[in-house]
Amino acid sequence: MGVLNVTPDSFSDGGRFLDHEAAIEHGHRLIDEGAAIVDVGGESTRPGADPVGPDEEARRIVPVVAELAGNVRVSIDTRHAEVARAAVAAGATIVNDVSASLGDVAADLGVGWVAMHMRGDPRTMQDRLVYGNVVAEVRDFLVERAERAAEAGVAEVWIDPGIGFGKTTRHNLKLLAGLDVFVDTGWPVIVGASRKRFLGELTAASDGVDVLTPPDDRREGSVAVATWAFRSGVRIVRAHDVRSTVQVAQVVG
Ligand code: HH2
Repeated sequence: MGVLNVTPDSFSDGGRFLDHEAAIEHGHRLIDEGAAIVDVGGESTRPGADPVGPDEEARRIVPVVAELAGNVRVSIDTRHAEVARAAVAAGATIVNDVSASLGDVAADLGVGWVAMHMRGDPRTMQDRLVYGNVVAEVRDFLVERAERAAEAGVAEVWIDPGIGFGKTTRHNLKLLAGLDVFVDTGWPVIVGASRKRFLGELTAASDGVDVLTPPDDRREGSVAVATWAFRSGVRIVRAHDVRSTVQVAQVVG
């Protein structure tokens, strides 16, 4: 799943594809590099990000979805029902839902649904970082949401532990180490760790420097997680660096 952020403020590629033409061109690049799905988003969900109104979010994504949907499977990365509806009308066939709250909307629209785990919302999610057993808590939450969506009639449901969404580096590593627990639920699993902050932290430590490795320079860490994820039985890896990730899937998948 290739990432296409049509936003001014995404943590890694904010502002690069806000212009529709630039976004469409990048989408075609992701397809050429082997993405099976292009995940189009019009709102950053990085920690502390300000929410975007649904009208503005839809304005950003609809022309991009409409153009790419003729060439590849498109998912819409949104927390808003109106935006999901507009994207599906433009050709998207998966709602990638970081709030895990749009299962009924996906059922109503007859499209696939990704339920991702997050604590609170992007503005507050790094404030309350206490879990007992993070793997079990996140798994139980996702299984409950997935079962409910399937009962509501969603034919394709994926679960995603939500790396970096209301989690410390330690939580992220525990969730990655426990990916088999998610796979064992029987629900297909998605993981999105690409270029995330915890990789910047870990690679800075390995370089022996105090500043975070910048997002553009987190490819090796991202590819390492993709390798681990595929070997753990994960079906979809959400990635900015599609070419390297597809190579990983070919080599170890
Ligand atoms: N992560 C981000 C956004 N959407 N969707 C799923 N299913 N899983 C994820 O881990 C995930 C996601 C955050 O990354 P990005 O889109 O690159 O940044 P931003 O939210 O700043 O636009």
